[in-house]
Amino acid sequence: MTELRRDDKDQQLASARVDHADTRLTTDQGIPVEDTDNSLHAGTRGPSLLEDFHLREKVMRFDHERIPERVVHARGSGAYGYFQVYESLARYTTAEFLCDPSLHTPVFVRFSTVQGSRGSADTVRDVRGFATKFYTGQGNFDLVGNNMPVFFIQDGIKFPDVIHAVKPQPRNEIPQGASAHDSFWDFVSQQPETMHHVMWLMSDRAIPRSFRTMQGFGVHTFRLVNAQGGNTFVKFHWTPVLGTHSLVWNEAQKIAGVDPDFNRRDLWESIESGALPEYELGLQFIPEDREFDFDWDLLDPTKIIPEELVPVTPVGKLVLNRNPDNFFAETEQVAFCVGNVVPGIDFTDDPLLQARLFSYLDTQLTRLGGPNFAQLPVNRPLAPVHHHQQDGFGQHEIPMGEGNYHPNTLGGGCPVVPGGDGFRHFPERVDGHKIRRRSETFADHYSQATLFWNSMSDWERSHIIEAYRFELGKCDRMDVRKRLVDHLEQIDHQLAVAVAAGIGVDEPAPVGENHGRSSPALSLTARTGEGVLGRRVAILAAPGVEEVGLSRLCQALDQRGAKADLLAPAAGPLRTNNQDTLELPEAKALNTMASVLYDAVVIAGGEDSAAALVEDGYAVHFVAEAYLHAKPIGAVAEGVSLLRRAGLPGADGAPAPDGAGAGVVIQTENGPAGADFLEEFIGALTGQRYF
Ligand code: HDE
Repeated sequence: MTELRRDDKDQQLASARVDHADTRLTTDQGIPVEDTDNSLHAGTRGPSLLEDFHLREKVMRFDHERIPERVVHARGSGAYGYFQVYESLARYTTAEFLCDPSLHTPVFVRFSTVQGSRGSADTVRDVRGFATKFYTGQGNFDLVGNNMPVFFIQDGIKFPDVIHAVKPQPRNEIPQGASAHDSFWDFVSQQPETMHHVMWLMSDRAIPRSFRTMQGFGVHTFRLVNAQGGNTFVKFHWTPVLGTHSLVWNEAQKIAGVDPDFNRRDLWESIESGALPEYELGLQFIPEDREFDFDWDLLDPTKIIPEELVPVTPVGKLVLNRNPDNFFAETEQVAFCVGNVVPGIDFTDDPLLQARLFSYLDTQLTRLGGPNFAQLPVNRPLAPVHHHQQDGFGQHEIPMGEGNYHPNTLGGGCPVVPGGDGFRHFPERVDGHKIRRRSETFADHYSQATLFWNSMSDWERSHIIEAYRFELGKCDRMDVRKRLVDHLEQIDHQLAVAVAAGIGVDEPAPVGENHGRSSPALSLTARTGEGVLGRRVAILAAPGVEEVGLSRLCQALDQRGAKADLLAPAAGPLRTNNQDTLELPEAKALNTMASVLYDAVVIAGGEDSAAALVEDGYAVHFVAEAYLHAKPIGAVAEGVSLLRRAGLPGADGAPAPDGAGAGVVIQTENGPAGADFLEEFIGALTGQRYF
C-alpha cells in the first residue's frame, strides 16, 4: 500500500506557493519595475505611450482575471483536511484508503450553494454541495455529494430543465439565490418526481446553521468491489460530529443582508481557531442479492434507503484542518468529477449518475480553459501521473522522450499498462433494447415524500408549512399554486390543507390515506451532537457592568470551546463596576452586530449596565429577535430588566405560558453570575433552539 500522511498534499502544494516577502516588484517577465503608480506619458500632461509594457501588461492581466463561474454551485468555500478509515473494509473494496486504518488520506472539501452566483448570499434556501476530493495513493477519488440524500430528478436529461427553472429568470436575472419564483414552481408542479426533494428543500435542511452542522450524501447508489470481484451496493453518508442544526427562515433572510458570508466565515474562523470541523463517514451496504428487495429502485436517485431498513455503518472520519492560501487558485480552480473513482469503487446505472459522468469533465474544459486542469496544484493527484496525453492550453509539464504513444519501444514501452492492478470496471451484464422510457420501478413519487413528512417533529412540520406558504406566496400564478397543492394532497392531507389555507387555494378534498410509516433518522432532532464547540454567544453589557460574573461567563464559554463576543453601545474597552481589574475582551458596538449572527445571548449583570441597555433600542431589539428565533437567552441579576423591556414571557416573574420560557435562564439573586447559572445556561446552549 502507498504510505500517505495527512500533510502530504500540503507538502506537494509547497512547490506551487509563491511568497512575495522581501522581494522587488517585477513584470511577468521578471523585469524590475521602476514605478507602478504612473504610466509612461509624453510629458506630464500628455498621452500615454504604447511602448509602456508595464501598463499594458498590468491592465491586460487585470482584464482577464475572471473565469466563467460554475453553471451551478458557483458560490462555495473550501478547506483541506484528512480522512482516516476506522477498520479495514477489504471485505467490500480494494480501495486502499478504505482498507488501511494507518493511512491519513489528504482531502480538499468544497461546500456550496446551487442556485446563486459567486457573490450571492450563503444563507439562501437551497441545496448545499458537499464535494470531497480524496488524494489517495491510487489516484483521486471525488465524492461529489449534497446535503440532501435525494435529488430533484431521476434522469440527467432533465438537469438543464430543472436548473433553468430554478435559476433567475432569463429576462431580468431575478431572483438571485432563491427558488421562490414562478418558473421553479411551474416546473416542479409538472414533475411529480421532484416532490420528495422539494419536501427536503422546504425543510430547515435547506438553511443549515453551518457547513459544520449539516450532513452530506453521495445520493446515488454506488458499488464497492473487492479483490475477488464481489460487488456490494453502497450509499455514502457524512455525519457532522457537532450534530445537524439549521437556521430559521426569518433569521436566514436577515443574515443574507447582515453577513452574506455567514457560512463561509464560520468555516474559515472555526478552522483558524482550532475548532476543527469533523464528520463521520457512514456507509449503507446492500448485498448484491438484495438489489430487488425494496419497494423502490436502488437506481432511483429520488429515493433514500431508510436507516431503519439498512443501518448506516460508521467507517471513518474526516477532519478539516487547514484553510486554503488563495481562494481563486484553490477553491475556485478545484475541479471535481463524479467519474474520478479509484479501483474498488464503481458506478451503477442510475440514469442521473450516468449523465453526471459526462458533465463534469465537459464543463471544466470551458471553466478552466482547456484539458490540462488536472495539473493545477489543487487538482494534482498525489499518486504518480504518467500517460501519453499531451499539449493543449495551459500545459505546464515538459514531457520527455520520443515514445508518446502506445505501444512504443522508443520509450522502453513506458509508461507500461499495469493490467491486473489497473482500474477494472465491474463486469456488469447488460442486456436491453435501446429505448427512451423510464423503468416502472421509478414510478412512485409520493411514498417517500410522505415518509419524510411523517418523520418530522412538530416544529419541523410547521417550518415546512411556512416555507411552502412563503415560496408559493411569491408565485404569482394561481394555477401553479393549485397544481402544487394537488401534489401535496398526494403526500399528506393535513399538509395540503395547511399550505392551501396560506396561499388562497381552496381546501383540497382528501384523495387517500397517509401510509403512516416514518423514519425517525430523517428528523434534524435525530442528531443533536454534544457540547457547545464553536457556538457563538453575544454578551450584552454597558458601562458599569458587573465584572466578576462577566469574567466567569467568558471563561466558562471559552473553556468549552464556545466563542463569546462582548457587545456594548460603543466599541472599545468597557468600563466595569470594579475598576477594570480583570481581563475582559474589548466590546464590539451593538449597532454593528445583530442577534442573527449568534446562537445565544446573555445579558450581563450590574445596575448601571442594565439601566443603559434598557434605554438602548438595539439591545431591546436584539433580545426580542433572539427570542423570536428560539435561541437560548440568559440574564444575570439586574440584566433581567432588558428581558422585561423586550416583553419576554416570564421575565416579569409571572409564570410563562406553556413552553414559552424554555431556553430562558435567569439568575434572580443580585451579584456576579454564579456556578448554577453558568451550568444551566451552558446546558441551554447545548440544546440549541427552543421552538
Ligand atoms: Fe452536479 N454539477 N450535476 N450534482 N454538482 C456541477 O460541475 C450536474 C448533481 C454537485 O464544488 C458542475 O464543475 C448534472 C447531483 C456538486 O466544484 C456540473 C447533474 C449532485 C457540485 C454539474 C448533476 C450534484 C456540482 C458545475 C444531473 C449531488 C459542485 C461546475 C445529471 C449528488 C462541485 C462543475 C464543486 C457541480 C452537473 C446533479 C452535486 C455542471 C448534469 C445529483 C456538489 O458539471
